[in-house]
Amino acid sequence: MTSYKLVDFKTLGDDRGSLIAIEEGYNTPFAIKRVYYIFDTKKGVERGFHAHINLKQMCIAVKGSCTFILDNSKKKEEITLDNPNQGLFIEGLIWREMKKFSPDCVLVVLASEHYDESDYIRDYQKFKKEVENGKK
Ligand code: T46
Repeated sequence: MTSYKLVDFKTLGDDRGSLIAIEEGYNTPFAIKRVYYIFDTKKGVERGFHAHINLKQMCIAVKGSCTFILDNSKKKEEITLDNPNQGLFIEGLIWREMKKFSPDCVLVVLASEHYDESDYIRDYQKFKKEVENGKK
């Protein structure tokens, strides 16, 4: 399946501040095998420029903001993450680019698989072909 969507997380707060819990099966639809985070991104930097074959991910800007460009080969959409109570769930063949990182941005990503370079498609034309092949 190929899709992406924004997921709202419930904020559990009291007079000490806020807390959000991410739990497999409740607000994240996959078993989490890996967590990585992107931070200290330099001004003007753009990242991503790839699609994944099988990986499922939940991306959360726990601090600051950044913008994803998501491309399913038919249409492109920009989604800005700027709130720790929202996650961007991405699965399947979606080409992604990330830009406009605020200097304080900490982007946490929960992933369904261990790191595997062979799951990446880093060539846009190859991505388009894979999408076409998937339809046949
Ligand atoms: C994605 C977007 C949202 C590892 O060794 N282990 C890891 O778990 C990851 C994620 C990366 N790396 C290495 C591979 C590269 O040498 O770290 C270096 C930077 O990775 P990359 O250029 O792929 O980073 P981004 O920001 O372009 O993409 C990352 C994820 O790789 C990708 O899966 O969907 O964030």
